[in-house]
Amino acid sequence: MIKGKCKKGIDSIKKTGRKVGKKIKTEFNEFKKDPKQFIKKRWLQIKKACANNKEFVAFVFVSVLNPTLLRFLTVHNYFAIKPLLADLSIVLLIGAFGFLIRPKRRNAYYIGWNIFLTLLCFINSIYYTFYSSFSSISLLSTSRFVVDVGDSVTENVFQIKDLIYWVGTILLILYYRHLKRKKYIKGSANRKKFIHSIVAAGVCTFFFVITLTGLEIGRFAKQWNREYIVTVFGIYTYHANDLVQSIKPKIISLFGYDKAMKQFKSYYEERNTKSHKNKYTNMYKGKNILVIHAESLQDFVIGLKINGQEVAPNFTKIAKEGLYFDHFYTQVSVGTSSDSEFTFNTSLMPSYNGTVFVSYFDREYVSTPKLLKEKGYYTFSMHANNGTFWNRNVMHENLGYDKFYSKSDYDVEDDDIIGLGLSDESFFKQSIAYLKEISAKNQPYYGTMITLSNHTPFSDTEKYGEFKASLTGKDSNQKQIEYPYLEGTKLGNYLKSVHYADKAFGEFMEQMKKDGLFKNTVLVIYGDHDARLPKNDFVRMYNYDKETDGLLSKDDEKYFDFDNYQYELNRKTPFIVWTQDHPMKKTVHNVMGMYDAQPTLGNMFGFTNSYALGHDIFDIKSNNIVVFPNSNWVTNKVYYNAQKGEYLALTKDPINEDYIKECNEYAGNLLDVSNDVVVYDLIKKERESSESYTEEVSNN
Ligand code: GP9
Ligand code: MN
Repeated sequence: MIKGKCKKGIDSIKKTGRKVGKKIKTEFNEFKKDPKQFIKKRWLQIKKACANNKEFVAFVFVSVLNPTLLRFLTVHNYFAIKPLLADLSIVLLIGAFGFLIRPKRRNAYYIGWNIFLTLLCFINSIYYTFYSSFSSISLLSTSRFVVDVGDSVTENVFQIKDLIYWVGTILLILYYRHLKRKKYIKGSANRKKFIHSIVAAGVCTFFFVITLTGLEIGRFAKQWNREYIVTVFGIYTYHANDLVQSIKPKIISLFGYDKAMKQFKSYYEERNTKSHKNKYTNMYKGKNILVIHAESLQDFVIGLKINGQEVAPNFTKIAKEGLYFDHFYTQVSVGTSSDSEFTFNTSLMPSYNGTVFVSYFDREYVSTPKLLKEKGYYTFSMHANNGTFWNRNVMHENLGYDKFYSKSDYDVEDDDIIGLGLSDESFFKQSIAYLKEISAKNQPYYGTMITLSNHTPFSDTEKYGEFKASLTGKDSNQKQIEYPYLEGTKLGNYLKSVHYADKAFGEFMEQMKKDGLFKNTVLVIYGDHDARLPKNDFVRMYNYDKETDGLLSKDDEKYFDFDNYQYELNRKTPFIVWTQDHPMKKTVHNVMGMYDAQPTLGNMFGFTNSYALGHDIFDIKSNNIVVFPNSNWVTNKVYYNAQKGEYLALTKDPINEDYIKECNEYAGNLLDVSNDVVVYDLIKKERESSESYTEEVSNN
């Protein structure tokens, strides 16, 4: 019986689908034949349809007006057509189903939906006032979904402008009552109208989708830049995507738990996580740690001079004075900055699906701030951007930071803006005041400062100060001549941006020294990921021919074949450990990954994470392997490309196929286990099961 009903249902859906398809085809053909006539005819039809379906039109109007108002009052994108089309598509789709309901009940259906959609706008309006961002279902478990109760005591939760969204709903209800009184509502369910509305929704969706850019689609998939998504996709699509993204990790974690736990246990049993004592063990135990997360700082700028001028003199100086790792690779996935923060602090890899900071913020991680807190450290982070970016205000708490100084803790003046937000110069200056306070009250401390100015697209060139990416020389008549070189390229702009970030960092160093803030403090610097610069700009940089303002010939002995492998190898970023009082003046050339940072620092500062996937570089030395989220890996000997199954030998030593096989197996296991730790919350589960085991034993 049920089977029969199901079949009937499926057949009916198929039939409707075929009808919709046929309708779209005929419409399209008609349009092709005579577009002018088509538009004229349709316009008349739409007018007639509106007059005949007043309740539907009223619902669509109010439900599209509210999100438009929300965008007006929050992100101020007044004349954006894209979010309007997106909202309209969704509302037409919802409205279409109303035609499958008897007219008597149809109004209740529309009012129900309208209340729900208005509620979404209303909540987001309040949320935006407090957090300058939009709410997310995935944050339901945290207090940040709705405004903290504490806030409501001191400030008004509702503002008059938040109530404006309900005006439409009230008018809609009154209008429906009026229509009822006028006996306008009659007839029965209407499949034809349903199909027409679905087609209208489809047309809006089509026009919306064709206007989307790759960047917009990419950001939509990541879902972390909530403000941006709402400005392009509208609040309804944003929330639909938010729902999918929030449920996805929960669904994935429902399956395969037992297998994951088994693999996790055997992996850590076999793995020898103990670092042997070495020269660096406990070297800096008990000292303050100040970490600089340097946005998009690549390693090739260290020591680089353009036309005799150093690109990054201050970072280069620190690298020379300190302990400098010049083959350090970040291991980021779609979570870029946040992935770096995660891996640096936990020695785990980014997840296969979604971003740890956004989708798996509620799992348990063994992190550097937490481990140091156990040793009496005070922990904090500083970043002058919105606290909601990358869900930092939630995830920094989870990672164990006692305090997160975000945008609201800084004065962000308009003329202090570079790129994404507050300039590094101003950020550092304002942070020093906080650092003085912290250092006076809390010793030892662990702090992370996340810079911002050196962020793609590096287009604020007029704000970066004087740095020329061109070359000067003399022509045959000894006349000064300028060669364009990298001027006008993205790489050229990047170098200007780095030069600015370096200057800001240099000023910060000077002030820190003046204020005596480096006493008993170790400075740690890492570049958070590469700057995603075009390969051809590097080809130009390394093969520039002044004579032709083009490239050297490939036969030229000076020609450097900057191929895809070189590009990948060049993505490394600097990692530096520096103290004012004990210059180490040492460069470590062994390959190292972001996941080796925690074990290496752990050895120096006296803490251990038994779930770390990386190694203390002073223990593993030249045997290290850096695994990337896309399964590529690099050792001192080989760069392996997993997509192509090919590799580049980095030394003259012959490469044994067994070596490749072993490294591939190692990489595969490591990535699986890391992903399982994140998705299935295995550290928490493991701890819970060993706690209950201990309890059982002691009870017996
Ligand atoms: C955002 C900043 C940049 O606040 O950290 O993030 P990214 O785009 O590099 O991931
Ligand atoms: Mn970044």
